[in-house]
Amino acid sequence: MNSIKYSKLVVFLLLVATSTYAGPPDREDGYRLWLKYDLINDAGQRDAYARSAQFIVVNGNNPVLKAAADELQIGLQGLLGKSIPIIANAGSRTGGIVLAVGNGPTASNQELNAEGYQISSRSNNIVINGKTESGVLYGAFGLLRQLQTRQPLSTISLTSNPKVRYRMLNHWDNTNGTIERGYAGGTLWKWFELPERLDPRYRDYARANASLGINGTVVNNVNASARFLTGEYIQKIAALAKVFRPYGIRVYLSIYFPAPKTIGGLKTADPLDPEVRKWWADKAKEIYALIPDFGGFLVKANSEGEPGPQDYGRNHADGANMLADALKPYDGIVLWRAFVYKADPKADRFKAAYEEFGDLDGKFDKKVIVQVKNGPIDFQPREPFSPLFGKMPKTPLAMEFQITQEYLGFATHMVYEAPIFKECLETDTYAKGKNSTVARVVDGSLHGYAITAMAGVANTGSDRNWTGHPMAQANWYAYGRLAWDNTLSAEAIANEWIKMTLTNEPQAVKRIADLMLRSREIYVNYNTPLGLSRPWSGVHFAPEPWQNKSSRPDWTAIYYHRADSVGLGFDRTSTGSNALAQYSPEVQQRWNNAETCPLPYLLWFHHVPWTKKLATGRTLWDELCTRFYTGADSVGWMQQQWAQVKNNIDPETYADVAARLETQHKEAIWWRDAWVLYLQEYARQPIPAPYKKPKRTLDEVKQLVDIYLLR
Ligand code: BDP
Repeated sequence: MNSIKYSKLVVFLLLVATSTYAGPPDREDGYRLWLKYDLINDAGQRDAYARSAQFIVVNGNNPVLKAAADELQIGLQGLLGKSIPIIANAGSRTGGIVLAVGNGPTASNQELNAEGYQISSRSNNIVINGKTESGVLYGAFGLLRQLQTRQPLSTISLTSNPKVRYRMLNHWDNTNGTIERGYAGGTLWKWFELPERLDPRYRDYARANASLGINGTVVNNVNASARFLTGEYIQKIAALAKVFRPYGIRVYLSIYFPAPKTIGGLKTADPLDPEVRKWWADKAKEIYALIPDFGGFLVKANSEGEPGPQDYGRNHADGANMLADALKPYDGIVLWRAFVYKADPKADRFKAAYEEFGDLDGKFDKKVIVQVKNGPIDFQPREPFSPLFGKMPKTPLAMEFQITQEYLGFATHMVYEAPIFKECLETDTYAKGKNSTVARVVDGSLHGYAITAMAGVANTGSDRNWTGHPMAQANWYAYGRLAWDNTLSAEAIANEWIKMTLTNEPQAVKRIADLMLRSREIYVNYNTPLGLSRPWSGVHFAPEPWQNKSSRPDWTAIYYHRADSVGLGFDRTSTGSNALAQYSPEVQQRWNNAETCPLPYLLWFHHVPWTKKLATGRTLWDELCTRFYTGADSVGWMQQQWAQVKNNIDPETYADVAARLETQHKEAIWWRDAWVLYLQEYARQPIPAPYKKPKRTLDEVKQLVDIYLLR
């Protein structure tokens, strides 16, 4: 055997030996997420696919390409029930899948950005082409998705580019293993075992993210411990980075702003102090020595008690620019959060971020991107978009969505979040006239931002199925797909996810998609209809609209709903806080008239009399009751809908979701009762027919909340 052939054989055997397909577990446990790759039942379809996938060609030893080839091999083995060889050179063979970096046809190559991919049929092979190895990796997952959703391969011609450069997950994970607002167990990162032991789960985490195009992960909580910046933790994080690297994922750290004091022994953390600046520059050097592709820093500063530059009389730009300076020699960025609000009893929290950041437009270093939550308050079930998106043309803004269901019923309520994300992305800010959507602000196409980013607060945890509620996997999936391409519809994403995860049976796909697509509105109806918001205490589960005591006024429920004997809602027009003035005139016009304001936003902007007739023909009180009651009843509909698909999905997932829906139904009735009984004390009107008055009293509901929240 000549040496070339021999080395090819070795590469081939190595590749075959390292990727294995475990097959479906005896009992479905959700671990495999949407990367299930179960055997395609239809033999004809399998054969058709197999004719186009007889081998996988990958040249060289690049780890990212190897990850792509491995994934194809694992996926095809499962889907087709055949072991597909990986070879270094196809020679004259055809009927295979070729992974190619940068050698696509010139014209189409121009259509690709750095991480985009193209899948096309060329000389009887399927070529996955990318300008970079990461592009090919995303293409490999893109091709598998075609098979998983049963699309034809013979005529395949796909070009796909990510619209946003930094597509990130933000983990709110702590050193002690807990996750702030996490409902799926503890942290995935086993800090005590790192850096020596690498849990196999880290790789599966990376695979799942790469399949969506997520390319960055902030591993720790924004309420950050300075420990993450110690040498010990940097080593642990470097070990994670090594596992993630072949999947195109870079690690980032949330930082504790006064770290130069707390772990550096300096007297100050003033961002303009030369010693402080040197401390950060040295810290960056230390990090990059171990993690050469380190992504950068995420910062929560002068927010909810976290220290920051204002403690030294400096502003957010001073703080962010100092960190940008420290990162100057490297390819890293600073994500500086705009989630700020002062404890001012007279202020409207809605206006706070704009008040602090609006004047700083254009003052940030080129390496800084300001990360803004989708809404002005805090990840509510429905919020208007943050006014900052309409007002920072010279400062790149990153979108921060929350995937974990902090305000969406934790792990017992089924809420498909793509409609929440889409609603925000598709809203027109009118920043530069019509069609200045939030999506176009964020993806940079409106203002030509140099950096573009999207962040999702992760819903993953140590639960075997990653997300607690099996259907919450769809939210991780949907976030990732939208970070890649904000033009995808919530429906298209739901269909993909269902087919990849639950079933390919057309009727069942339709039913489940319907259920998912309606789930958010149903939740809003029994929880925060007509633009109500934040009826919770600190636990953010189960409305407590009566809650009126806290260390700060804007941490009470009454601050938000403003129920009184006249009516309900927060007046944010010129007769009230005038928060609406922070939007473009066209947006103001959409929302500032109580007569024409769309009902989903009504109580966000108006204090409406109980007896006021709304566009539906009902009074405010009757409309509220109608929504609370139909919302809770609709969970019954969700249960029936789910029961219909029993025979189409695995029994474990079926039973798990069915049980959670039962809990959700019980809780939806309880939450409805909490609201209507409380509001009734102000509205002083009966529950309208045909609805029956709650079986419990307000006191009983209050007791129930106390029991649940362990008071
Ligand atoms: C709020 C959460 C809190 C987070 C904060 C944030 O309740 O746990 O620390 O957001 O985003 O929604 O910083």
